[in-house]
Amino acid sequence: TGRRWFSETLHNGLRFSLEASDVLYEEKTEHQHLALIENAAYGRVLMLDEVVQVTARDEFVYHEMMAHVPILAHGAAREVLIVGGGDCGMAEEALKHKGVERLTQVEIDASVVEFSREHFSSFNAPVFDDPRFDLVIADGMKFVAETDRLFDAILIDSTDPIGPGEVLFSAEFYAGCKRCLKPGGVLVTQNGVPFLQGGELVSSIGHFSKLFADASAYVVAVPTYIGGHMALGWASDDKALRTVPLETLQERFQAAAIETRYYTPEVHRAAFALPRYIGDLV
Ligand code: AG3
Repeated sequence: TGRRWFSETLHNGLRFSLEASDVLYEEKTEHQHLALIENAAYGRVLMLDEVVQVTARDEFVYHEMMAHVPILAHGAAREVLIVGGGDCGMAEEALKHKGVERLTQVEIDASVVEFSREHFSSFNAPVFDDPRFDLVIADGMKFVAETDRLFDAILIDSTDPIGPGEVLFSAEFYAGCKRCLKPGGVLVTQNGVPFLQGGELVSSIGHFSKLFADASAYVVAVPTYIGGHMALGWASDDKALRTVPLETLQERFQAAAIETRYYTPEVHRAAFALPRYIGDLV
């Protein structure tokens, strides 16, 4: 009986369990516990410290919305920074934009990248052949505090605020992001599922409002992140970026000539319409 159940116990009083038809890999890395399983519904699933991070079948939902929305809203992003994102699915989406000259990814755990390169090549293979991909194995907090470089878009593809990802939700970290954002740049953050993790969104928005002229969020329903919509935090000094007209997005999307499975300019606009219980937290 090679079948084992793996449970995510992230939320109080809930357990989200996935049956592993195969356990492909299990390791305690220097930073976290890592498990890769094969599941009938989601394909390959990566769990870090018992929380589902990415699955082969639905990764496009989260990665497309977190990469294409800021990049197309900005319209001329050349320097993009990803903090976290070890599975490299976010980098893959960002690199679809030919206008992106360099994609810097700062990930703390080298083993997540190595391992994902091997097991998630179905979506991340193009990243490793792309000369614009600049991987830095370092602490994201330190990087944003010390780098001399400036970015048009910063995408925080973190875990939840427990373990190594916790600092990526702090006022200090967001101040570092602001510090290395070009004028007119945009910051987007993974901000959890508000129905179950509302405090996280309230806290991040509180920090954003002290630092940026515009602080808000947009939503996406990720099949594996249970509890309904996930919130992606949005911060910029350029208020117009959040309300780029549909026609402009359509033109940019067409010019970018990228293929997507979730993102459309219409979905982009709609994502900023917040259900009231989420809008009340923002
Ligand atoms: N980063 C987001 C994981 C969030 C899971 N949280 C949750 N279910 N509430 C995943 C990394 C994908 N590149």
